[in-house]
Amino acid sequence: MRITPLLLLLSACAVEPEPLASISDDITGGIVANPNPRPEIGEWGGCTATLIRPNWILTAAHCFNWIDGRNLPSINSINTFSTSATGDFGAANATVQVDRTFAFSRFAGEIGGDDVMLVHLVSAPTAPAGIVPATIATAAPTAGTVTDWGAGCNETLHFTGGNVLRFLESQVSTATHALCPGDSGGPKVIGTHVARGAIYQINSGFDNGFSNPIPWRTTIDRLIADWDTNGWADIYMNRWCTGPNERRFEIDADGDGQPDALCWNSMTGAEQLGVGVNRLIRPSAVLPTFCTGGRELLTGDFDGDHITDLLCHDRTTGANFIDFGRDGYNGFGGTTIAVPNFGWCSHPTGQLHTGDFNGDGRTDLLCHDTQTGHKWLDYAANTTTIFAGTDYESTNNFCSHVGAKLLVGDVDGNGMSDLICHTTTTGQLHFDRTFAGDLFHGVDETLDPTVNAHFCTAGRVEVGDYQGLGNSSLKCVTSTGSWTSLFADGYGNFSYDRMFGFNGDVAQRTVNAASRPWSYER
Ligand SMILES: [Ca+2]
Ligand SMILES: [Ca+2]
Ligand SMILES: [Ca+2]
Ligand SMILES: [Ca+2]
Repeated sequence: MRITPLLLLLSACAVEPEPLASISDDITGGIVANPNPRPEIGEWGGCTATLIRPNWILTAAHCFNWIDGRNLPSINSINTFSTSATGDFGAANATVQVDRTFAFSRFAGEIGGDDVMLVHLVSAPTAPAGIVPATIATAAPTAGTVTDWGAGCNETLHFTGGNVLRFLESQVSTATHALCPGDSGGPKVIGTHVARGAIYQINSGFDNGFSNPIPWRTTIDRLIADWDTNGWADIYMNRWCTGPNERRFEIDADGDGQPDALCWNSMTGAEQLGVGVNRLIRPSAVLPTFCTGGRELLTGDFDGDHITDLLCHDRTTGANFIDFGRDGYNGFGGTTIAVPNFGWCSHPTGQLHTGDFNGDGRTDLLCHDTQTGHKWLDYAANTTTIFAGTDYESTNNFCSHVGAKLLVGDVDGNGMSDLICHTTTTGQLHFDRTFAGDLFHGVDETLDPTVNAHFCTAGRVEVGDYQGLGNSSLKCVTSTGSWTSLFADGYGNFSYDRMFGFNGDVAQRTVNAASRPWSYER
């Protein structure tokens, strides 16, 4: 049988790994005047990314370790998006800084599926000419030519050729086996390489792995529109709530599981709410004062309606007051109760914490003796006063050693709050997980400092879900207000070398008002 050159080419594409055709190969026949027909496709931090608005790019979430980053230029100035007229990113090009990232992955480590990330640029790149932001397809094609773009080492057999934009045209549903590191985040578009087709897949995994941005199209459009108009008000960008005696709490004020914020002044009791929509938390209502005079404020969901409530604790008398969130927080003028006072947790070495330790959806009170480790629990009850004194005691000495600070979170996401002990002098971490039959029985897991990782020996730990996993991670915040390092767990397992963090300030993704009230080291 006689094989035509075209057939030979097609069959070669279908059966074996092959380098993407390079732009320079393509222009030898003079087909395109501009050597890069899609200058909106560029390079970002070693990945490929595509402009979908003048100052927004689309890439793979794993390119930035699946995190929601905020306020990045001050921390991570090397992360720039580069465009190029020729497709060669080693040559002269326009570079623009990244300042925010939005991950749509379902878990850290995800490849394929929802390994999708939206990235905001400080400004729109002005050069090269010919940039036309791409669109996300409304549906995947079922037939016809598609084109895969990447600026990585597109030659999968030898890992060569990085930093030059290349494309591979193929037919839908034909595996191309062409992806290698650096191609990640690149678009797979409908049509030929000059058609400026819409993005229907994103390069995600080595060889032939793609993620799908189409289900996120509407969410991305909404998010972009909101941030373009209101992004200036982002509390992470404008140093909101960083004045004297001001403390920021990340709460769920409307019960939708998305983080909102409360700014509280520990002396005056002044409060302001920050409402979170489209992952943008912006300052909103100024609230009546609550919890004045240096008393402690803790958060939780004491009535089990998924809306964060505020508990004011007087360390001297043990008196507690609750401002329920369901009426929008009215201080002492709204739905508030004074818990009957037994002097609970008012002794000098007592420290009050909140968490849902029996998993019933109501936040309980934990009194921790910092000297002995002795612990007392007062379970929240479905009564008008909710708390009535000790229901459970443990004499285990967990987290009473020198330099130890107790934190509460749900590290394994089972709906029951766990104890986290941070040794501030060494960075060592101990975890006492809570499950049926094990309530404060002592250490379940230990994470020792390693040569390169002494977790948060300079700084303050905050506990929240920074990955969108539905469990608690640990973030270290330094005195400068921003921090380049972050430690996170995965599914109750802990390690220092997980690909996560170390990329700047990260935003919390979800709140569970009862079992995962955002908390901080004190
Ligand atoms: Ca919310
Ligand atoms: Ca509540
Ligand atoms: Ca409870
Ligand atoms: Ca747990």
